[in-house]
Parts: sequence; C-alpha cells; structure tokens
Amino acid sequence: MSAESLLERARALLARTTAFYRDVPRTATWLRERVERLDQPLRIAVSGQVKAGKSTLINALVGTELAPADAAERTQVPTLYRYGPEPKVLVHTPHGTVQNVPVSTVDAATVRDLQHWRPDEVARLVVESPTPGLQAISLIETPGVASAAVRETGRSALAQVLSEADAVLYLTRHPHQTDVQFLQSIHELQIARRAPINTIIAFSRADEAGSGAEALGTAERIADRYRADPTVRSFTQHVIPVVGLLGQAAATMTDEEFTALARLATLSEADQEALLLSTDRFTRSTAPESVPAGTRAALLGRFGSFGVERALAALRGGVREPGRLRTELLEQSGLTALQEAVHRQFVERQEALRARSALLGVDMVLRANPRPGSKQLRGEFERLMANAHDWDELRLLSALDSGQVRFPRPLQAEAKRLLGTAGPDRRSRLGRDAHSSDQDVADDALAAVHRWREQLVNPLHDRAHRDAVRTVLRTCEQLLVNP
Ligand SMILES: Nc1nc2c(ncn2[C@@H]2O[C@H](COP(=O)(O)OP(=O)(O)O)[C@@H](O)[C@H]2O)c(=O)[nH]1
Ligand SMILES: [Mg+2]
Repeated sequence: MSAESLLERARALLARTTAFYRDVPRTATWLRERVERLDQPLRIAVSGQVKAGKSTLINALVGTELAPADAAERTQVPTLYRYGPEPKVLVHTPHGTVQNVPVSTVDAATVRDLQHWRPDEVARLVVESPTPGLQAISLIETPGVASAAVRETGRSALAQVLSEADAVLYLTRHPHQTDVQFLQSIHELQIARRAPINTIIAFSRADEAGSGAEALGTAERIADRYRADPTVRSFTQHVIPVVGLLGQAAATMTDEEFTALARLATLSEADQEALLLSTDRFTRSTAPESVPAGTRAALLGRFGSFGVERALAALRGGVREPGRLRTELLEQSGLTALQEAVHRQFVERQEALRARSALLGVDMVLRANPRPGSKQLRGEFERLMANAHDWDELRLLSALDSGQVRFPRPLQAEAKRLLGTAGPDRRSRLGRDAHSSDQDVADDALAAVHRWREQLVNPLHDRAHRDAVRTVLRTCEQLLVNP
C-alpha cells in the first residue's frame, strides 16, 4: 500500500512489457529508456507560452545560467537539463540518431548556438552540467505552448514531451484561456484522469502585475482568484507568483554586483528615489560616480527594476552581506516558495510520480502496439490503476495541503501523517519510530481505525470530507492488516 510498493509493482509491469516487446526494436528501446529513468533524477517539464519566462526560471531553480533567455520562437526545441559529471551536449536528430557535440563548458551561449540548428537537424537537446542544482531534479524546457514550433509539429509532439516528465511546472503570465485549454489537453489521457500529472502553476513575471513594491501583492491577489477557479482547481492547488528574473539574479549574484548595489544603497534616500524614477535616469545619470552608468545598466538588466529596488530596500534595512541579501531576494522573488512547493509536491512524492510515469509508458505502448498476448498486460495495467489506493491518498494529500479539505486540528495533522507525509512505511505513518514494539504499533493502528470510523458518521462532515474520511480509514485498515 505504500507509494514504494506501488512503484515496485509499476516497475515490474514496465519490465514485463519491455520483455514482451523485445523483438520490436524501437518500442523496446523506448521502454528500456523508461526503465532506466526510474533510477535517474525526477524529471520536471517547464512549460508555458513563449516568453512566459521558462528559461529564466530554469536558471533560477538550477542556480546557474544554462538556459538562454529570449530564444527566438522559431528555434525552440525541447531541451533537457540534467546532471552529468562533465559538461556535455547531446543532439537528438529527428531520425533517432544522437550526436555528441564536444564542449568544454556549458552555458547559455553554447545552448543558444545549438538551438539555432535547423529543425530538421535537431529534435531535442540534452544538456548535462555538473551543477549541484541538477542533482535532485532534471528540467525539460518545452517549446512555447501555441508557438509556431508547436503548431507545426502538432500537439501530439508536445503531449509526447509532457509524457516524458514526471511532473509539470506550468508558467503563465496571464491566467489565459489558451493556458487552461492546454492544461486540459494534457489531462485527457485515461491514466491522467485517475492519476493527474502533478502540476504547479507559476504566475510568472509577477513584477509586471503592478508597479513597484506593490507588484507582488497585486500578483498574490490575482493568484488567489486563479486558485478559486474551478477548472484550475481541478488541475492544481498550487498557483505561486514568481519573479524569475530576480530569482535568477539572486541565485547567481556576483561579488561585484553586491558591491555596486551596496554602494547605491549608501546614497541618501532622496537620491535613491530620484535615481529609480525611470530606467532612463537609472542607467544614464552621471551621478553617482562610485557606480558608473554602465554598471547600473548591467544591474538593471540582470535584476530588473523591481529587483534593484528590492535589493536597495533590503540593504537600507540593514542587510550587510551577500549571502543574506541573496536569501532575502530569493524570498521576495517568490523563488523560495516555489522551491518549497516543488520539493513538497514533486520531490517528496517522487515514488508515486515515478510509478505514474512508468504506468503511462506501459499504457502508451499497449495502445499503440496491440498484439496477441498484450491483453494480459493491459489487464494487469487496469488492475494497478483501479486498485491503487495510493492514487486516492495522493489526491487527498494535495487537497489537505491546499485547504480544499480541512479537518479539525489534531485530525488534520494525523490524516497527513497516516497518508504518508512523514514517510511511506507503517511506523512513520503511525508516528512511531524503529524502537517501538510491534504490539504498540498494532495498538496504534487499531486506535486509528476506531477514531476514523467515528468520523465516518460525524454529521458535521460534508460529502467531500466524508470521502476523505473513507480514504484515511482505508489507509488505517491496511495499516492494521499489513504489519
Ligand atoms: N520583468 C521580468 N522579466 C522577465 C522575468 N522572467 C523573464 N523575463 C524576461 O522575459 C523575456 C523572456 O524570458 P525567457 O525566460 O526567455 O522566456 P521563455 O520564452 O518562456 O523561455 C526575457 O527577456 C526575460 O529577461 C521576470 O520575472 N520579470
Ligand atoms: Mg526559453
């Protein structure tokens, strides 16, 4: 019943499916890749319209500038950023061959050059970098939704990219119709309905939602409205405003940049305000000489005016050293909140997300290549999908996290623990450690069954809460019978 055992069952079915198709080279290769992927870092697709800020946010999340911002629409190809001991770039051609492009370093400029290859030469880029930011997760930048590239290759290509991801971080600048349609289309697969792909929506470039320091407040209010939208809620409980540009600058801030900002912050408040009145003034004014106009222009390009303003405010408020400023700006950019959501929603639940991906792989192959004998695999797939109480647990956890389902205090915490937030094993779920006796653990499980049975007849619960109680009760019953 733990997420782990679901993953093991999914892995076994994927392996059997791979063996079953071993005489069909393309399919077998495709499936083998999926088996290998189960032991690689989690893959998160970063998707959204052109210029939503995908590349910038990827850099902010990774903490290194790898993804070229402002790539021309025409040249967009799906690009996977993953950890590797040496810098390395692989070009996948549309014909299925892979070319290793020798590079000594990887940075945004290298990747930009490769993205200028003709679409018939490159179908997909894989960029490997030894950066620590890629050790736990890999990121896939998808071509812009509704971009020319996607219109040409069709939605199926995009669905394909998304099917290669274990979770989706979707960026939107404006809660916009196309976005909702797109999200709907990726939830159409049968497996997606039972186990929707885990999605976080980032309300990107949030500094542009309002002016000055209030921008984020405005963005937060818009995000609230978006969260309340029933269609959006059916995809995700997480809509997080972010200023990727500031996140990227903060995560990669140099000592020179810190020094320049600190110098600006020593000006009188009136002088700072005057300087910040317009970008023109900020970049062209002859004063202060301690921070030349060229340096100011570079700061503005990297941090944006919102970022410069927030940095100066923090420095005026007493921040004295670069590490502290970085933390403060990461917080203000919304990146810290986003990182936490990615961790809670994706990294901590990776076993279940991987199980889902493995099963999706099986489903796709069985649909595309039915042949004598594949019925039995299909049957096993259906049973895994239908019996997986884990899917219900996952959905309920999301609902508890987002506040869609809320129990009175002690029950709320207990429900989350029982559902596996403290760990998927029996003892963690029951709040016990390795030293507790088997008898104590069994007693706890029985007490939990009684407690949640009582909740089943609690007249104060509405239907959603009664359903939630049923899921938790089922978990308790399994904890009781599966030592
Ligand atoms: N003001 C502001 N601009 C941003 C932000 N994020 C990205 N941009 C700018 O928006 C443009 C498009 O960004 P990019 O990351 O290339 O978007 P992509 O096409 O979705 O990958 C670039 O000029 C970025 O500098 C942000 O948070 N705030
Ligand atoms: Mg981009």
